[in-house]
Amino acid sequence: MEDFLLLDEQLLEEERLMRDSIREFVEEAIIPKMPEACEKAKFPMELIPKLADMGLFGLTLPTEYGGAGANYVTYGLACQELERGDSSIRSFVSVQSSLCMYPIFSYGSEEQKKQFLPKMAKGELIGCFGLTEADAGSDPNSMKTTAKKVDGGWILNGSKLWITNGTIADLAIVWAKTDQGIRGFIVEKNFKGFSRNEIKMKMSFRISNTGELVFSDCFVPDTHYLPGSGKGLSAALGCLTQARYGIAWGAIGAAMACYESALLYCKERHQFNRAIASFQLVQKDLVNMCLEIVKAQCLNLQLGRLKDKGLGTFAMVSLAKMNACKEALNIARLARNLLGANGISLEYPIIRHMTNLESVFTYEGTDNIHHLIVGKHITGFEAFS
Ligand code: TGC
Ligand code: FAD
Repeated sequence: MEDFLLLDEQLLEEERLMRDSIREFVEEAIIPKMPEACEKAKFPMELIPKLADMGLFGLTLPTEYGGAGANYVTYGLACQELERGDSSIRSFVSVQSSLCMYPIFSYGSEEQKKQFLPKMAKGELIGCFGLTEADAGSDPNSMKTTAKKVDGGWILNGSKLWITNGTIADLAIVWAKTDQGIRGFIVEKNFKGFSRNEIKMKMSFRISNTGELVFSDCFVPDTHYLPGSGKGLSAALGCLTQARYGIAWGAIGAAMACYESALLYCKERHQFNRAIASFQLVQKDLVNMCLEIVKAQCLNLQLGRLKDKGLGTFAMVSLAKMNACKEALNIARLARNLLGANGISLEYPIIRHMTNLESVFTYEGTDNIHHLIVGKHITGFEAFS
């Protein structure tokens, strides 16, 4: 879409080049596959090595562990472009990078980093992140999964629900309650007592794999305990901050795809002997869509620059995630309406983005939860319970 406020001027040349190469890749290799993948509800596994070749797994991590050493603005732009393709693709990259490689990098031992990160960067090992449970969603502190210390390791019991990549992952970053509080573990797919079930019949994120993780006296050796996860829930929340930042950019990528599709359609579609783009009420919708995209991009870019200076806070990230998801979902709904009946067809990208955004609005902290995080920051009063 048109760079209405000339925001490209605010980007470094290497950021623009990376953004443009990902955009080209998404247009050539991802977008054409999405309608069928959505209809068949199947993740295109053949894309994984290509995403790895683009350096998209662990983009911000140091090169010595297989990362690309990129800054947060570049990571944000990558999420935006990937989600112009489909939220499932951005989610796959977010989970691998922010929810799995990041905790291993931040809370793992040197051995764990060397063992897992380079292979994850190459896409040879796929990760998933297990925090949510059937009875613990917005309130992860109430989780029931336990980890009991035994000789040489830990015994995990419990289950995790709604886990992206759950049944295709080679390893899971799992958060469980120990006698000392919540801690993180790396659970490999072949560990005894660990099983997975795929969640079917989804009307959103159809391309993404979503699963349940079940632990029945699952033995996890000490080598797979994350030694830096001693901050408890806040260690898990620290991973969410990384992923939520990417979602703020990503959701706007989906909104851009909806806006672009609707603008083109409205210029070409004629009713009452005129292009529908020439009606005042239609222009009002298109202008509001464009406005919210530009505003969100300004917010995201400023947040990215702050994160690159080490000044970004989790409340700022909540503000951006909350704003982007709300506006992207509104834009997708407006765009859906502007296409009339065609708006519900997979021949156009809008209904796919719109149904995906229903999940993006909910996961990684619902809209209400982000209002409460920002509300606590500005008032000083906690209103979660
Ligand atoms: P609370 O007392 O507020 O906080 C506990 C400690 O954590 C600190 N903290 C954070 N630290 C880093 N990043 C954050 N985002 C943080 N939020 C809070 C906080 O300062 C405190 O530290 P300390 O040192 O004072 O102890 O904890 P609470 O139990 O009251 O809960 C707070 C709440 C509700 C905000 C939090 O639990 C929450 O964010 N709930 C939403 C749960 C959520 O987002 N789940 C996401 C699951 S993963 C997922 O959805 C993946 S989608 C996959 C994909 O992208 O495809
Ligand atoms: P609930 O917490 O039960 O919330 C239900 C409603 O109550 C919401 O509207 C919420 O805003 C509201 N509510 C709750 N508490 C409050 C409050 N204090 N004040 C006001 N309103 C409140 N989780 C993972 O751990 N890993 C994953 O990889 C993952 N992937 C996901 C992929 C998809 C496609 C989806 C849909 C979810 C995924 N999740 C994952 C789970 C996701 O993080 C949770 O669904 C989310 O945190 C909300 O939890 P919940 O569904 O239990 O809703």
